[in-house]
Amino acid sequence: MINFKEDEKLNVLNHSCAHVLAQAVKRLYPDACFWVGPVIDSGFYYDIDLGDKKLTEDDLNEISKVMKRIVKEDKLIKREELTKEKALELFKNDPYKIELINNMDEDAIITCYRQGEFVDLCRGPHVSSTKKCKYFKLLKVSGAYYKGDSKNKMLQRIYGVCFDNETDLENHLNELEETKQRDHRKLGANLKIFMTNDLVGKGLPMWLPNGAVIRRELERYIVDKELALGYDHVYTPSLGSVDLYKTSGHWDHYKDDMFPVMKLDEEEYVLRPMNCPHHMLIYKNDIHSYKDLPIRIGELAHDFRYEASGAVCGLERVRAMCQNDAHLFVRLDQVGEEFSRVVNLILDVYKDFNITDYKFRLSLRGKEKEKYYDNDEMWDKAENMLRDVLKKLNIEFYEAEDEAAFYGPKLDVQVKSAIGHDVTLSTCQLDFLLPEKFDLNYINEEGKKQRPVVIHRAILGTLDRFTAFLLEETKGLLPLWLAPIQINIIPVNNEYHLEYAKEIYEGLKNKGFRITLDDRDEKMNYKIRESVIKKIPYTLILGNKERDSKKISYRLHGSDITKDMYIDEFIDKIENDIKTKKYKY
Ligand code: TSB
Ligand code: ZN
Repeated sequence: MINFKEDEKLNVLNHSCAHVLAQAVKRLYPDACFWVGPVIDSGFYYDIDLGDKKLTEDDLNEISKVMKRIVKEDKLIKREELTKEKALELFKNDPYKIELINNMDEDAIITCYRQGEFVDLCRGPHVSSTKKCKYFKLLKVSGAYYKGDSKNKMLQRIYGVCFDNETDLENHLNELEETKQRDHRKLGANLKIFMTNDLVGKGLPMWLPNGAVIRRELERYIVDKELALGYDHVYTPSLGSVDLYKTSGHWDHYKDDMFPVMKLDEEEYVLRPMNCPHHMLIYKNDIHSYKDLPIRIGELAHDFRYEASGAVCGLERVRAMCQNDAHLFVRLDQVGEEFSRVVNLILDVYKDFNITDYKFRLSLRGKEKEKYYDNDEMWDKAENMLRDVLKKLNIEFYEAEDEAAFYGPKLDVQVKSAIGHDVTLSTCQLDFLLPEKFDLNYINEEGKKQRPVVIHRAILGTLDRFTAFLLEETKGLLPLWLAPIQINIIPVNNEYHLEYAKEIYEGLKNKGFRITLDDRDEKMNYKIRESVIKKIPYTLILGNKERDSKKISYRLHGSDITKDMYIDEFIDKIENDIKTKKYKY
């Protein structure tokens, strides 16, 4: 994706286009006042005070038309220098500009740019004429609080992009459209994977039957994998007493990210934001010998976090989530080995899902120390140990401050969402604090009590975020083992072929495949098209030829080629695709 802010030429052009936009708005709405109109990574915007007027799509079209006229008028864009006094006089009717000017030094030389009847306060530079802003597109309008503060007035923010040629503009708009189609919220709604409803609440998506199939497969996959690697899985309640979170330190350092307290008789409870405290107590329920470690306690665990309403996003950022969590209790001499096991598990899982575009981030404590548990020595030890482990593992990583957990540093796996969010998928974290807080021990070789170290880790992160990511990566065309419907059967003509289609359907269904039979009285081509829209991997088309030869014909999603096979051959083929988690059809 192009970055308009960083590209010097596009930066100037987009800034100039913002002025053309403002000029057009002023022609249509003479009372309009203008706040700022900066270039941003994705183009430009202008914040405009239009009184109570809320702009619509139709208004944007009208504004675009006037902008085109201004472009045609080929107005020269001229720079002018002013003293502060002159500037205040020139913009005396615009309170926003007066505020900007008043913030400038007394002896500052103020520049403004004039194009025809329109003049705007601006540092520049700009292109030489409005003619150069020919290839633009206004993208959307939204409300934006003055200075981003919800106590202030709501302004109208118009977004746009501008290029110096038609091809670049068209390519960019196509790319934006593709991104929109890849957005998991759109795919999730179209493919009936999840839904949201304001009556349930913000950030609280509900998984529909198709989504539930995907989730169940993911759950089985990761739990089986972890059991094979020596994890013990548990079930614990989704809430706990406030005292539990006071003991763990969440109350001091994480309270703002939690739902508020529920009072029950004399007791106080919270919905849990993390599962560590419960797992610490499970560890503590037994006496452990040094020989028993590592002990790995895993859970598909439900958590609740107060995410800002503006930040929640489909399944990617939710307020109620299910973590693929585990806490690993290890001896100090086992930290390196166990940490590498987790990293290898991440790499192994990513191979199964064909995830290749990600970065490892070493997430460290930041300068705002009160957010983190206060013990410099502990932090230095943990951060250095983690850095050493990563160097030994020979994986590439970058470091980021102020991204650690309150209890310790993390290795996070960062991916980009379709709309450009940088999000954490997997995480593996080193913690010397919670074992201390919960007074955890094991008995060492000399028969003495010793503290274990805890590694917190989530491989799929949450099932919610992982599913959002998978949908975007695959554009909704999931591999066969995850596809909610794997096969769709279409009889060429119900009258002659439905009986055979039913026979094939029953056979495959009994084998455990997820399959539908489209026996509606619709045209075959219409049904095939629907099968494609639903992103079903295999569409079987059964007519005379298939019935008479006792074969099946199939089309893979996205292909016009029809192949035929005996049913047993077909079953072998797809069973193998499922077993090997084959990614490409
Ligand atoms: C790994 N205590 C640890 C745990 O033991 C923990 O909670 N770590 S976490 O805070 O980083 O969360 C684990 C994972 O949950 C993150 O890596 C991320 O993938 C996912 N996650 C975090 N917040 C959200 C959210 N609001 N919506 C969806 N997924 C989330
Ligand atoms: Zn944890």
